[in-house]
Amino acid sequence: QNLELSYADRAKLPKIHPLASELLQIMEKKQSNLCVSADVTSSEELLQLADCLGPKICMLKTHVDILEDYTAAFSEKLQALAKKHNFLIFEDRKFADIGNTVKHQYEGGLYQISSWSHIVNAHAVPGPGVLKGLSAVGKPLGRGCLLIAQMSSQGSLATGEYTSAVMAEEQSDFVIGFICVSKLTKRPEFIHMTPGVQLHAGGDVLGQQYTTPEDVIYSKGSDVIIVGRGVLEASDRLTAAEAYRKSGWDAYRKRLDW
Ligand code: 5FU
Repeated sequence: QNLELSYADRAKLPKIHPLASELLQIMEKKQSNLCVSADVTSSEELLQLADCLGPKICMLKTHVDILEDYTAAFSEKLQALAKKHNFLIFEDRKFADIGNTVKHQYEGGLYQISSWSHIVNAHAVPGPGVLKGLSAVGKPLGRGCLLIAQMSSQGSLATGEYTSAVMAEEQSDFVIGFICVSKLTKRPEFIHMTPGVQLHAGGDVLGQQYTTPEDVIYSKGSDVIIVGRGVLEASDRLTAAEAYRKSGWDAYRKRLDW
């Protein structure tokens, strides 16, 4: 008997965070567990990417600090595209300081991340204070946070699966899941998201390591694949995004034994 819950079943769990529930519903509706990592340096290109790939993705991941021409108008347009195509925005800021500092970094500065990004992430290294600082800003806005439990890069020192799971459970009113290589808690309310994904295993010259959607979703039990260059460097980005969407979704169906 398969005890694996579907994304739709998990969205209805009594203790689930509303944002995690929304994400799982989007995934089910769009049949997509694909998060595209929009690692481009022009805001115009990022917006075009979001509009073109929007129908294929459940989430768009940004690194707002690599944009050469960020403006507040850009973040307004990105939010409008997220509404139009029904995806969530995830700013991959990787907060890693004391609570008081990350509060400012999340809410203020040039980017005012909390005003436009549904989801952010944080390293567990500073301890629970980093989450307390972030949630002071994000919780009233209905935002959510992913804890970085593992990284995809070679020789990563982020190996705090256990600590992350404990921290997440203690602050499950703000933490909705993990950045990880493989599923690390059985609690179905938490969402596991995995970067370092391409259609063929391999790596880059700076230590990134790639595994396949099938391996991530079916073998390792993660929920969402995060794909950057696998899509961005393809000659046809839309066709590539569809290939990743299908591959990730097929692996999920196989996991459910459908
Ligand atoms: F937390 C992590 C991690 O462990 N590995 C990552 O690769 C985040 N990433 C991000 O996912 C990284 O910063 C890129 O934005 C993206 C992967 O891009 P790629 O082009 O698919 O390698």
